[in-house]
Amino acid sequence: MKKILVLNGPNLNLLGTREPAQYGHETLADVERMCKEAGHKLGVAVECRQSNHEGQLIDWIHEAGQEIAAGKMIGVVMNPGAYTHTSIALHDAVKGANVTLIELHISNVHAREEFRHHSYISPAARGIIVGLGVKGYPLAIEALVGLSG
Ligand code: CA2
Repeated sequence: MKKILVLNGPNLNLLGTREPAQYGHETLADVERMCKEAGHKLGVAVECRQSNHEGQLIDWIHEAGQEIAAGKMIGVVMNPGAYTHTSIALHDAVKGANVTLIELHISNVHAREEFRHHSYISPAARGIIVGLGVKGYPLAIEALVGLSG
């Protein structure tokens, strides 16, 4: 069974504990359960990881690139959190490891502060899901499976 990796970046471990108007009431555990259920329905294994550390996310993207090249993984869904707006290193990792990646944001970053309008990740992403709440995660999984077919 092929795999999809779901990566969540900094502070997303706080989901469901604060800022419900922006990010909803679901916790990260709820999101990870939704992702695994979506994968189960579509016949793919979903692995979920979260880190507050840029280098850790980069290492996981490199590993994903190797698994994709080996035909074991379809791609990655990533909510890079605030690294979206700062990290050339994450951009380089996605491009350099040749990772098929869906960039995802729970909130509509374009309706928020101007500093959230620019993404370093988007030019390296295969597609982007923005502002659909946590329901965007299963949609991103469905999209990756569709792209792989
Ligand atoms: O909308 C998104 O998914 C974001 O990627 C979330 C990031 C933010 O920096 C991006 O601009 C947009 C922030 C994630 C922090 O999540 C929290 C959740 C609950 C309480 C506090 C933070």
